Amino acid sequence: MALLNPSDSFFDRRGFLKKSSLATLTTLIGADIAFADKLPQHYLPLVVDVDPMADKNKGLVVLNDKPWNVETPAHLLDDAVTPADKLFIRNNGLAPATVDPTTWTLTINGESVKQAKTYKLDDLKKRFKHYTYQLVLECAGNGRAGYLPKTAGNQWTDGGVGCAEWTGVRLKDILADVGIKEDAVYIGYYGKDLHLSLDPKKEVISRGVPMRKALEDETLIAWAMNGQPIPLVHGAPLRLVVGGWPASTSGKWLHTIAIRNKVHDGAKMTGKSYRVPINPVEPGVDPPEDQFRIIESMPVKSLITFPQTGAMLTKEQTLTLRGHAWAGDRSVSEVSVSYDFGATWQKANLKPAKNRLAWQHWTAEVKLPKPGYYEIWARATDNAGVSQPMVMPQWNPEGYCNNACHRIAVKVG
Ligand SMILES: Nc1nc2c(c(=O)[nH]1)N[C@H]1C(S)=C(S)[C@@H](COP(=O)(O)O)O[C@H]1N2
Ligand SMILES: [Mo]
Repeated sequence: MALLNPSDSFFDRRGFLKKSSLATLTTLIGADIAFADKLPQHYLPLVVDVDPMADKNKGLVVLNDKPWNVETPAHLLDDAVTPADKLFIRNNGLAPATVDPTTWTLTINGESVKQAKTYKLDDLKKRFKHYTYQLVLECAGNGRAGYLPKTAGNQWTDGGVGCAEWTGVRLKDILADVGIKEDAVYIGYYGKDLHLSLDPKKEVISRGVPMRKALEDETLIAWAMNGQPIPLVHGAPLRLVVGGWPASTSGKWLHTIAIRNKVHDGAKMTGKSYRVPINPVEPGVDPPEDQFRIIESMPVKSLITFPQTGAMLTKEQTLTLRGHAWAGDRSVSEVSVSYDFGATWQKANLKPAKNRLAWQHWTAEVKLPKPGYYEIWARATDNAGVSQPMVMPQWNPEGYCNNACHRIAVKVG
């Protein structure tokens, strides 16, 4: 358990847990903390912040531990389907310390349901057909570190993305069972995580998607990831999974979905969160709020997952490259690679996706013409003809959607 810094909102000026924080903890634990007055300065009891790194590949990179933001270096994303121990973590608050699948419920409510309804997790499993899809989850802030000028927020490089296999029921089947009014326009999720202030009344994050996305076949209420119960940090025991859109729409520790008659206005749906300027802005310019739009489908992107950057080759060796490409709601129609800073491009072999909204695998063999230092670049094009920018896409104040080409360094000896 890492010690936290003195500015943390849980603590008073002297670094001891605030009275209000203690009250929340008591409720959470269901008992008084014996010797609460003996808690060391800046110490947050383990029960509210289980370290998720114990279950993670040691090569993952912690960008922040309050809340946990952990990214996966590109070479660790080489698996066709991202294993649980290699999936990035993006928490906005504190994950629930324990969850009980036997008592867990999902409530569907909101202005635009005919009648609110609550299901036990077991009922969902019994009453609705199960589906399994590979779905790309990418944090909208993935790539933020590549923007100039710098933007505030977690400095994700390339590893805020993964494609796991999710199993659950279709949200549209549940909504058909509940009954939705004609005026439904949006859904919003609510999860059981706790706000960083430890104030139980404060929402951590509550985002959503328009009905057309909510009703897609691949939009799941999932309880399994890669054939196993969802790990706690990834939203156990129940999670909304919306492939191809900012992963912030895939609500973890899901207990309620509200059907809204307007654009959902939960935490991080408003202001400038997960929004980009409607019109292109000069880098560094931050327009007023009403000139932003909500990010929907994520842009076309690719990764080189093999070899690891920094690879050394002996002379004459052919370099085998491997990676994935994805394009939000679209599919990828082409991936090309370059070893001369984009002067010439060579087409990679690209496989179709396992299912809609899954990433696609590509391979390429390149012959590097002479000894020296190279950069290998990969560039994907989607089925609407849109390609990744080579250097930097449209700058935006929150640093979202950086889909610039991924590159690795290679030396031929
Ligand atoms: N309840 C809840 N759901 C959440 C979040 C969160 O903090 N709380 N973070 C969101 C964001 S911003 C992202 S990018 C993804 C990250 O999912 P992962 O941690 O399973 O990779 O979860 C989303 N769902
Ligand atoms: Mo995110």
